[in-house]
Amino acid sequence: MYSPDYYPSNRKESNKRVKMAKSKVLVVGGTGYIGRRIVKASLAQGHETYVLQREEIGLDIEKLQMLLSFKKQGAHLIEGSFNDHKSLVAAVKQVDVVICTISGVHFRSHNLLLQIKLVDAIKEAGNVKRFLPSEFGMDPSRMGHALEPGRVSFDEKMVVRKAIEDANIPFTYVVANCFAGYFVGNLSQLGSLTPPKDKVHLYGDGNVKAVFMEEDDVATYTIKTIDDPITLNKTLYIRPPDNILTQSQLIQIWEKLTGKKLDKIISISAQDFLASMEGMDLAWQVAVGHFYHIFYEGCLTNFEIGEEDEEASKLYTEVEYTRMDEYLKIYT
Ligand code: GO6
Repeated sequence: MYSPDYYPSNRKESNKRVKMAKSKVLVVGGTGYIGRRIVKASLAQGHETYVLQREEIGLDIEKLQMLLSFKKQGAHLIEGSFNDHKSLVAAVKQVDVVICTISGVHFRSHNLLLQIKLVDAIKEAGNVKRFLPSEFGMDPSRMGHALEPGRVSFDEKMVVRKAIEDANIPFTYVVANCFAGYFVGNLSQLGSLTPPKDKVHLYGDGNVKAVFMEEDDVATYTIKTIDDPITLNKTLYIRPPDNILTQSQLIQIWEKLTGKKLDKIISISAQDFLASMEGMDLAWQVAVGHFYHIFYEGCLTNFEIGEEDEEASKLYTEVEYTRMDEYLKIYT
């Protein structure tokens, strides 16, 4: 309880003296967009790394070959199925830390069921020292007011949180904010993943602050935190100061890199932006709601990180996180 490790000022000292054994990590969702990077970071930071190989993989050759490449890099594949509770219990019994990265946006409601099954298995196994549920976006505890239909993923994350806490499972919730691949390369334009050529849509005046994170950095911070007593039963916000930027600042960075001004900058009112949901498919409606909360409301930055929670770049100052001017270079 009163170990010197708890006091940030003593951390450097104590890290030298106490050599902690590295935890064994299981990644569930290891072939996904963020999961594959977490597997890589876990191996890179010297953890014995396990990846669930779901029986349901079938003929998905991309996933299978990715799993085989993890094995080549030293990961252990554990076969299991969400339809076989015992196989999940056996899988989590082999490790100290479980990280779930199954998508909540692309396979809605399915995610909730799977995560609850995983929580049940962790509860029964009783050995897991830290569980990181699939979050890695906005803070769902601050999205109680979110718009339909995008709010579903926040509501589901809160149901998972309650199940974790009711079962007394040690946890860390990672709020990773905006993945650069979805929000930066396109200067935050919905419906595209590459920089706009001439006209850019600006959310309102473009001056609302958001937080942008390169995905490998999210994975690095995530693995840094799993053995850290400071983040036990807390939320880890990944909000490094240099990556708190407005959409206008992102555009300026891009213009500086390319040496060209984007001439047609079109401001969209909140009302017009929300109206663009009408008649669109579910994925689009979800995204519009999320973008609204981020770029009009400022939900990623309109609160201070409280005493009871932690910010990743402050805790792990040795991580040299990617700045967005560096990140955007790959798009030039
Ligand atoms: C990302 C997206 C970008 C969707 C979160 C469609 C949950 C979060 C920052 O899956 O709906 O064009 O926090 O055409 O908590 C998707 C969602 C973004 C990616 C937003 C997200 C962010 C989900 C698109 C598009 C670039």
